[in-house]
Amino acid sequence: MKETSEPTSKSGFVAIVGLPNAGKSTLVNQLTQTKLSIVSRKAQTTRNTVSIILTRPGAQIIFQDTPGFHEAKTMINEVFLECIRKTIKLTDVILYVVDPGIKKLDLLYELERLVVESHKPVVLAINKIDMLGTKMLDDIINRSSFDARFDSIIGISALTGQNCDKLIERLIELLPEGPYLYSEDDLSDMPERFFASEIVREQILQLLGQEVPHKTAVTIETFKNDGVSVLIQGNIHVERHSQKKILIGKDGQMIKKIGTLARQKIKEFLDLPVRLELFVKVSPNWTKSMNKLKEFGYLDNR
Ligand SMILES: Nc1nc2c(ncn2[C@@H]2O[C@H](COP(=O)(O)OP(=O)(O)OP(=O)(O)O)[C@@H](O)[C@H]2O)c(=O)[nH]1
Ligand SMILES: [Mg+2]
Repeated sequence: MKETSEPTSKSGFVAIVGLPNAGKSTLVNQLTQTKLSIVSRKAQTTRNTVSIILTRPGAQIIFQDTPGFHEAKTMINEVFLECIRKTIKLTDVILYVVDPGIKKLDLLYELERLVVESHKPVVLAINKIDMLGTKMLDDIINRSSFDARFDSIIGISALTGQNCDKLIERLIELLPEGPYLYSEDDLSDMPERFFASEIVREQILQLLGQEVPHKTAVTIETFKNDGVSVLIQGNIHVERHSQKKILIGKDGQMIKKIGTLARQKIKEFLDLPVRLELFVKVSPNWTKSMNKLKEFGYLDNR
């Protein structure tokens, strides 16, 4: 009898985990050649599990960018931790990203325990090698606790793309066989309005100092796309009046700047003309309120 073998595809979820600022979101953007996950120099930029899909001939990877792993000292931090734990639990493969310059080793080992105890295949990506000599990378790999617990260790640069193709190939090898879960041209299963709110938050992270962005949440109240243009009305929530004042700025200059930059980026993302209206609201202690965290989309987003 003639043997027939159907061509098989690989597909599944890859959770990207690591400490804040390790470069997880830069990496997912580099791997998928998008700018969907927001990036900033500030720690704790990502707040949700953000799905971005990469389809290659014979393989589909659903990357899940997660918030940076850190101590759960506050309610909002606990919510982010739960989001990381849940994503690890549901994933097929873990992509564990480490910045070799990291100082918080205790935290790193805590995350490492979570990763290893999941018993999922793990690829360790040592990121930012554009800032290291080759010898330094070898030293880091050799002296580290990064041993046989990982299925692969790869030095990469999320910024320049160095070794990123090699990384994708290894991840595909570790994925289970199965049909594509999304159509070939899907970039994400998350709604456009989520990315619109993230683009607004990204401008706030880039334009304002440390404290205000961490106390800021963006919600989209209206998102009307009639195929010709898009109307977006959003609220920027802060905890205190003093933060509202900073966000609005002298003569409204700051909120205007945020709106102008965000509108341009949302327009590029949607490829349609956009009208963006932003309002600043004081929602006292929203980072400490489960109801508010839920209302602002930080719970049950998967
Ligand atoms: N030189 C260099 N910088 C990088 C690289 N990858 C990321 N960065 C920078 O590191 C900073 C943090 O990057 P993000 O991608 O936001 O880091 P993250 O891990 O997603 O951070 P959180 O969302 O806060 O957990 C940004 O300033 C990036 O430009 C890299 O390969 N090389
Ligand atoms: Mg991030």
